[in-house]
Amino acid sequence: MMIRKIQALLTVMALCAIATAAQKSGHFGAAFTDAKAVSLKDVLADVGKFSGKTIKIEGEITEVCQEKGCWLVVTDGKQEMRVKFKDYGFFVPKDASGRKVILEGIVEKKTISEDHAKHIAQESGGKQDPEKIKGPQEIVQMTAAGVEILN
Ligand SMILES: [Cu+2]
Repeated sequence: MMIRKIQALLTVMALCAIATAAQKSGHFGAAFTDAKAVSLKDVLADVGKFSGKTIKIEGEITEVCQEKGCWLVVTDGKQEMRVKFKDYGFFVPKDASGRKVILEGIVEKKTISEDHAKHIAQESGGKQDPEKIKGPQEIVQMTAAGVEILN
């Protein structure tokens, strides 16, 4: 009787482990459409050309919001772009840094206030120093509707 209970418990624990592992990679948010893939380099070279259009970008995650996983930073190895998620509708795992990612969404250039920029830096878990931010910051940001984190 006791052994059965332990077996059942082990099965539950194993299933939980699988569920946790699966959450680290996988799809978050809306399913991808057939939006065309553009390199981060091309996007950053001419944001205006792509703004308002839904595009896909591939890269590696360098930072994730350490509060809730409500934003990330993606890089192609040279340049970076901030990504937030549409309507705050989903979150990504806070430990997703270093993983390959495909993002689909809309890119825009915008100016954020010093306070907002400092708040983002505070959420970076020490990767950015809020004290170094002075004045409004111009950023390029994607609002992603769907995110696929690869293994
Ligand atoms: Cu956050």
